[in-house]
Amino acid sequence: VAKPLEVNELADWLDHFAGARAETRYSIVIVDDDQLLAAAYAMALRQAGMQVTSVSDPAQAIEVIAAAAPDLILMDLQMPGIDGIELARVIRQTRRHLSLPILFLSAEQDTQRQILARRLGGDDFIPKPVDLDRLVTLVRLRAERARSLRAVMESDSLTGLLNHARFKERLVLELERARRHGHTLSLVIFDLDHFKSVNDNYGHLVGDRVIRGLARSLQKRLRRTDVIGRYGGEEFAALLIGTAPAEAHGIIEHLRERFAAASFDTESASFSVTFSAGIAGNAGGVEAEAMISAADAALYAAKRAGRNRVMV
Ligand code: GH3
Ligand code: MG
Ligand code: MG
Ligand code: MG
Repeated sequence: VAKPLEVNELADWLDHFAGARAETRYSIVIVDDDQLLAAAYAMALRQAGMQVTSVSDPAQAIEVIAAAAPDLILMDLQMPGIDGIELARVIRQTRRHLSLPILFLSAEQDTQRQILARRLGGDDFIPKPVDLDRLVTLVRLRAERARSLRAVMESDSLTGLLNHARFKERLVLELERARRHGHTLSLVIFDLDHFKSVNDNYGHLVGDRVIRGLARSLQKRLRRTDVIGRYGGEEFAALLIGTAPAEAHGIIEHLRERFAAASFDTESASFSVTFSAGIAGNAGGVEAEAMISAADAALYAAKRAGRNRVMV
C-alpha cells in the first residue's frame, strides 16, 4: 500500500544536507612546528573563506582540536618531539574524531611510511613544498565530503532530521549561545495523536509515510536556522531561534492547522492525522533538561485537553 521513497523526497533530503553544509564555514586546524609555513597555509585557507586555527606545539594539538571541533586537520608529518603518525593515532582514539579527515604535509619519500601513515588515520598526503592552490582545493573537497558524511551519520534514517542525541547536543549549544547573546529561544515538542490507530488501520509503512510527512512540513514551514529533530518514534522537536514562546505558539498553531487539513491517501482510503505540541521558552536561563521537562508538561496538557492543540 505504501509508496517507496519518492524522487522529490530524496531531493528534499539532499537539499536538507546541502543546507546543513552551507550553514557554517569550514573550520580547519593546522598542526605544524614551522610557524612561517603554517601562516602561509592559514592565509591561503582564510582567503578561501575558511576559519583556521594554528598550533605549533604538537603537545597542545589534542586540546586545540577538542576546542575547535574542526572539519579537517592539516598536519605536518615531521615535527620535533612527536611523530605526526603517532599524533593522528591519538586523535583517532576519540570517537567523534573517527571520521575527521587528517591531511599530512610531508616531504616524505618513503612509500612504506606513507602506507603506515594512511593505515593509522591519514587521509591524504600533500607533498612539500606545498602548492597553495592545490592545498585549498584538496582541503575544501575533503572537508565537504566529511561534512556530508557526518550529516548522514547524525541524522535519523527515516526522515533525515537530526536524531535524538544530536538534537540534544544542539539544544545545549544553542541555549549557551542564547544566554551569551541574550536572545530568546523556544523549544517545541510534537507528538502525533492516536498514532497507534494509524498503524493499526493502515499498516506500519503508511505510518512511516505520515512520520515523513510531518518531518517535511516542519522542514518547509520552519526557518532554515531552526533546529529540527526526530525526538522519538512519532515525536519531533524543534528549536526556534530568536523566537519567544508566544510567537512560537502562533507559528506552530498555523502549522498544526495545515497539517491537520492535509490528507494521506492509500489505495483504499484517505485519512488525516493531527498532532499535539508543547512549547517552553528559555526565560531565566534554564538548563536543557528543565526546558525539555517544561515542553513535555505542556505537551501532556495539550493531550489531556483533547489533543490537536498547541500549548505553552
Ligand atoms: P497519543 O500520543 O495521542 O496519546 O496516542 P498514540 O497512539 O500516538 O500513543 P503512543 O505514543 O503510545 O503511541 C505511539 C505509536 O507510534 C506506537 C508506535 O507503534 C508508533 N511508532 C513509533 N515509532 C514509529 C515508526 O517509526 N513508524 C511507525 N509506523 N510507527 C511508529
Ligand atoms: Mg616540520
Ligand atoms: Mg508518543
Ligand atoms: Mg502519539
